[in-house]
Amino acid sequence: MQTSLILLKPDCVTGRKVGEVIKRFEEAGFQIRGCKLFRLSSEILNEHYAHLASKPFFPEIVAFMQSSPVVGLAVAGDNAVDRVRTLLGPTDSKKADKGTIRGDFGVDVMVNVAHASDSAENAEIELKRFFKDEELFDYAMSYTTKP
Ligand code: IDP
Repeated sequence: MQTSLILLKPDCVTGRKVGEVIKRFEEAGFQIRGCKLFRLSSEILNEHYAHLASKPFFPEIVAFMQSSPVVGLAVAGDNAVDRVRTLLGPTDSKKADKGTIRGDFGVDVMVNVAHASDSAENAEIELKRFFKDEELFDYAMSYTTKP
């Protein structure tokens, strides 16, 4: 079992696709271990997107990511990091296949619905970056709903 960190970006929140996107993760069998709405500070964005700091579009990304609250999700499952990235599709929504989250809901290379950790190592770093220990839950999937 592995846990991945997902951020539902402002286009997802203001486009009212939060439920649709979480539904895809649930239907793929992932367990939600953490879920919250919050605003991203400049400090945390500088850290999170440090690998893009020198890019000309960096200020645009920061403005985009701060334009509304985001939803932070921690989802667990077998091979969660890779499987979540596969469900998302590639960074550029225009190149993403239909049936992927970015292919179905994303606009372009920046406005692309969600962030997801890209390695097990980064998942650990990002979970700590966005969630306190007490905001991440371990629990049995004991009950079910009507089919
Ligand atoms: P990823 O989100 O698929 O892991 P990264 O290369 O880490 O891709 O880029 C982080 C985010 O920065 C992207 O999700 C996207 O929102 C934005 N971004 C990446 N490349 C570009 C670009 O060429 N122009 C504008 N925004 C970009």
